[in-house]
Amino acid sequence: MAPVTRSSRLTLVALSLLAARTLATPSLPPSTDLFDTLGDEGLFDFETSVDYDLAAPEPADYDLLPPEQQDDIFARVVDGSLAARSWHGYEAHSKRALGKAMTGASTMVTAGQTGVAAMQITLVDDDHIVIYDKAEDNALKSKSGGSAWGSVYTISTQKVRALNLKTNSFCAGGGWIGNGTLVSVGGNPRQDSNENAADGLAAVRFFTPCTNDKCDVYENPSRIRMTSQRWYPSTVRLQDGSIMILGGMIAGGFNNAPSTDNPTFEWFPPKFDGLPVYSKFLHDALNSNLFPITYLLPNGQIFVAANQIAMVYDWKKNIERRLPDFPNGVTVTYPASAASVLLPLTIANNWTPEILFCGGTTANLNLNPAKLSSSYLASKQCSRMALNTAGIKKGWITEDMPSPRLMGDALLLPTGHVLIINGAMRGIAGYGNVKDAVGASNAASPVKRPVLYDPVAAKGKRFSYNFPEGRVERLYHSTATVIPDGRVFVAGSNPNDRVSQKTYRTRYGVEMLSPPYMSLARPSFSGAPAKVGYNKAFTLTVSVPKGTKAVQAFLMDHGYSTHGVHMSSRMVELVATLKGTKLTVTGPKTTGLFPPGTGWLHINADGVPSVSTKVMVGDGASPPVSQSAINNMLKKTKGSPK
Ligand SMILES: *[C@@H]1O[C@H](CO)[C@@H](O)[C@H](O)[C@H]1NC(C)=O
Ligand SMILES: [Cu+2]
Repeated sequence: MAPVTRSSRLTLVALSLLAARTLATPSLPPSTDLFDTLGDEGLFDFETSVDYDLAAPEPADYDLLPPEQQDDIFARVVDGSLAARSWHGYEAHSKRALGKAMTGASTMVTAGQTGVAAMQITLVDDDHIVIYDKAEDNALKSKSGGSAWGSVYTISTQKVRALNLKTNSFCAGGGWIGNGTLVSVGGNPRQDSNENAADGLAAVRFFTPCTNDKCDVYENPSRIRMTSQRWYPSTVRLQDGSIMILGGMIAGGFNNAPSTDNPTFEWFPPKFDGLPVYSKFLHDALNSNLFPITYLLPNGQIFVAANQIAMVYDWKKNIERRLPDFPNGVTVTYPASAASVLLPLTIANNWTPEILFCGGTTANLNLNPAKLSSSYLASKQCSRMALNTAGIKKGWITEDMPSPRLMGDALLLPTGHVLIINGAMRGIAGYGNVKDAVGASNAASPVKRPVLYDPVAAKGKRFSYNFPEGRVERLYHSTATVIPDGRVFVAGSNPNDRVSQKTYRTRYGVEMLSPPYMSLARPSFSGAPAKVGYNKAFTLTVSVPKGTKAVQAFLMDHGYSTHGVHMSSRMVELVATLKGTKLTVTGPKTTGLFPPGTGWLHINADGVPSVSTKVMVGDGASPPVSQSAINNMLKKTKGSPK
């Protein structure tokens, strides 16, 4: 028999843990699936098991333990040597009144590789996700033979193909415009020798979906670009199908500073005189004003949050109206990276916009980051505000998540719940800055268990934990999106300058989370129109589970996911009436409720969602183009000067 080496002993520990988990949690996939994960991802990085003379801790305390201690406690609960408390096991929290859709088990399984690190992702159609990374040493090759930094992942086959970008999309933003084309904006100058990535700071990149798996990224940097350099910009789609582009910095760095700030807005396609518009708000939000969090409001204005402040911006009149600051000194944008969402706009809430932020940090991010620590506990605080007169008067209402988190991704599930997934309990976003980085990561203590927020439950009863833990950490530069069948695609994590195998390594593995509704009897529909007109009725033929009492229809935008921000994501309920099997649905009343462009239509039967169908909301026309604005922009601005 071969001697038991350290690595084989570790494998044995890992395997026995796997076996224990598989027994205890029938919802997990067969172990062959996990073996693949082990080889590729080094699922269990821990070194030895430590003896704890503890009873199983309360959930909040458990969440604060380092991952290896969590694993160890979990294993001991499973093998019976530690008394379980009710929170152990994946179904313990389904007893709360979450409704049918969230009752039962959920699973998390591996689902192939992303080819490039999944720093930015967005759902394209039924079967594809576009992924952008920074130019780095990915194994996936582009046409030129160098490392690719973009890919398209096919959901049904779990395979990727490379995209061929010209410019470096390192920490770019992006959004879909009204004619169904994806626009990626900004990036970084760095040119890695093996990829020949051109300066992407002022880049505009197009991706138009196709059905033959041949479409690629189109760039023409001398004619199609932004006015100025933007690393870490955000976008939001507006009522005319254009996107507004917000903020960013003109050079790389840990955080923004007055000397690197680009506190301006611009539009794609260019608007007005084509020149950027100064924002006092973004200036006031220094230093941590990167990847501002923004949502289109039903009145056509936009909500913007950065650092610890928020506003409503009337972009047509260039008027900034400040909202109450975030309470208790919590910073919400990078490198604090709270999770945020525009809550579903529903008939029940009369389509009143309500904004939610969860997590972030109270660390002083204006300090030299070498003074900050990866052990500093993130914030547990959620802040919620309705953006009507009464809501703004009340201000941000706070409540705590079950555990601290930064770099969480808040996703609207088709049920209307908010899933907060990914992130860490300690430290800050980014890499290579804090005095005690873990490997290169500025953050430590990954939170692998997603938490669910029920926006319509009473305060104090909104959170539940009815989900398995992810298999690997999802830290800085990780992403997540809901896909058409209702599952959640989770990928990325790369708190490193370049591809790295050290803790916390560059992660290429995809995991798919199936919430409980995936295994229930679900409604379905046919007859979705290719185009959904504003205030125009259309009829679906629906099939709903026996005994269904309420059928609802929704439009969703799953947004552009990067750095915990989900640009333009939203969910809007449509007016719908059921007669027999015919559901008459009326398109959104206004472009402020859902701006023109790609949307995802689904129905819910007593809260259980159907699969969704891609539709074009509006007429699919290209957003307005002002040639004089473009000419003036090209003449008077420099984009990325060499
Ligand atoms: C959408 O509009 C943009 C900007 O005008 C244009 O470059 C792109 O080709 C259009 N896409 C489609 C599918 O028409
Ligand atoms: Cu980044």
